[in-house]
Amino acid sequence: MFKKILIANRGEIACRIIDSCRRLSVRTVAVYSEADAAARHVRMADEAFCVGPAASSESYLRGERLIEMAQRAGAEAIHPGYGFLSENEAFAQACHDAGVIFIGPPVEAIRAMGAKSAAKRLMDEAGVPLVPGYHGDDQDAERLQAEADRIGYPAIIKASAGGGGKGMRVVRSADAFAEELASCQREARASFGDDHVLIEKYLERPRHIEIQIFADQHGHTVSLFERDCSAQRRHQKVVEEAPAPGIDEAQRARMGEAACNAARAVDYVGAGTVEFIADDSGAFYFMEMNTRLQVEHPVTEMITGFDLVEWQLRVASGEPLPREPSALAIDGHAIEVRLYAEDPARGFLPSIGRLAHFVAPPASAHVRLDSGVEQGDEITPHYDPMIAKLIVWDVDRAAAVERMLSALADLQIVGVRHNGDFLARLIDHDVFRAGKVDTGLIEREMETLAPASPDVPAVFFHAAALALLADERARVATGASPWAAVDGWRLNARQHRTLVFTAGDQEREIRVAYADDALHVDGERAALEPSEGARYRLIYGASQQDVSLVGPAAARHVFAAGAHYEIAWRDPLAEAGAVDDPQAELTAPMPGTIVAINHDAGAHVEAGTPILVMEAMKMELTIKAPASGTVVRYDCAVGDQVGEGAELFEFEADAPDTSA
Ligand code: MV4
Repeated sequence: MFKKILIANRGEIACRIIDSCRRLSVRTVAVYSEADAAARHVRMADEAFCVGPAASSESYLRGERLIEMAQRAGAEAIHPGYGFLSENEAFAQACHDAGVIFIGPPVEAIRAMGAKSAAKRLMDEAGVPLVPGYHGDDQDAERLQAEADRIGYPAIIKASAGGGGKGMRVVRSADAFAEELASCQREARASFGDDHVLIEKYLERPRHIEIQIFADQHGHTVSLFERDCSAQRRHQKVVEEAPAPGIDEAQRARMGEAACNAARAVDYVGAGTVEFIADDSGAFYFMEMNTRLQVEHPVTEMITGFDLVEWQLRVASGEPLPREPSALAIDGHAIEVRLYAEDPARGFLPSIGRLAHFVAPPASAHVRLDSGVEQGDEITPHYDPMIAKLIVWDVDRAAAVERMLSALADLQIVGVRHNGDFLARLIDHDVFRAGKVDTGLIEREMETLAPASPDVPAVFFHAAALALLADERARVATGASPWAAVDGWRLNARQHRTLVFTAGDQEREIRVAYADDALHVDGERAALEPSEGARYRLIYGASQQDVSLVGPAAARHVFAAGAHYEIAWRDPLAEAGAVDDPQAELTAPMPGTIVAINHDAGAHVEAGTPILVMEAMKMELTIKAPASGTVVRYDCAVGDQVGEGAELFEFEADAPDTSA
């Protein structure tokens, strides 16, 4: 086993690798960008080195620099994690040339699987089932059209250098082919610098089922069973599970054998994933092989009991696979969800900021949280905005679904928008519960997965009211309060106040009073007893329940019974002093770059008119006029980098029309 390795990655996967290393007494060297100097993976590692500025291209992708650091630190091997350099054959080669072990497959295997057309020809020869298609080198447009006509429609054109959904075009009829081909080739050239394509029969809404394989340097290759990753949105996996629902032992054996044959055909070593698409008839077809550890590997770990990073380290250091094939079996069912800092209500736009409050269910035999961040850490715009992977295990799928729902209900996050509630609605969806998951599910059911906006239960307002009174009393106790007078009412029996709270567009008045030496809220005796951290016991009449409270009265986050609302107190004093400001300052919702300014200063525009466009987290954001009015002045220019909350322009809304 290695004594020391360098981890050429960041975030949750770097942390997860360090966990295994620690257990195996392998020392760890982390690398970090300037934006990650205080990141969790850096704090966890034995040693850490800065590799460059925030941009991945100047830090985590600088292969030569990473290799130099491994040598300088005396690390024998480099674990690339996933993404970044994990499937970069030049990097794997450079590691070998420098005498550092690349914890991954041989360079030739990465190369063979990287070129999709050649990989499919190879798989065909190895007897791995393929969708009917054309994977040849002749790229003449007429030849390609003839092949598509032969295969039949609908057909799909895929960039050979692509993968994971990039550079694909579905063609529904022969007369649409030429145009789609040209468009696909343009995209492939722009994205990969290579416009080679392949053509396949298009399967509508297949399932995505992948096999985890493992091979050692002594000629053994095994299947660690399948994962179903069909629940995805725009080629981003959302939920993964193992085993795949509805797959019987016979099909599992067929797919496992096909995956092992795929791996053997390229002399594979290490952890790999063979991706298939499958239809309801039990037919399955090779799509591609990912020559690295996958994001979703924990569900396989949960059903096998193995640590796949440990297996990777053992195999890379020359040991045989830790288990005989006969010792491999599936135990129970595991589900993983990817918790993202994104806003499902705004088209899943990334939401970045500080994780002001982050409480997860405690780890157990049933619940695992893989995360690269802790409470207080930042989700930055520089990298993937995943907060964590939440993984649960139980004896069967139905029990695992309940485990996941209860784990999601226990999750508390304040500071960024996230997809936790969306994930809960997906897992709770009848179609998901029934195991009828295909790659079109989320898109098709988007409407039923949208948040319902039910009335906010009274408990949230009661908790907010009690918290407000507690704040006021605390301020009185420290003598720091302009509210010093308010506690006076406590002494006068039967005094009461009416507090106004809002939750989104819902408003509610809560009457609080002292009577019989106790607080009464909405007519019932009520109290809030502090527990641990942000947790309290809310006692209300003859009932009790746990609540968590985060933030100040003007924006209090209340968590109770698996739900979460932001409850704002309408402070009558603050509101009395406020005047309506017609000059709204329009600010950047997240850090980014200004890419377009659509109007000159002084222009008059209608409500909703796009004023400027910024690029943030690889997405375009359009800032629109909040009302009809005038753009008074710009505080930014095209090309500017702006921080979150930066004022972009000043806008003066038209005076209300009083002529009518
Ligand atoms: C397909 C397909 C239907 N027919 N190929 C997308 C990602 C890439 N790995 C393969 N992909 C697909 N290839 C044929 N011949 C449908 C998809 C596909 C898909 C596959 C797996 C997971 C999600 C997907 C979402 C849309 C399309």
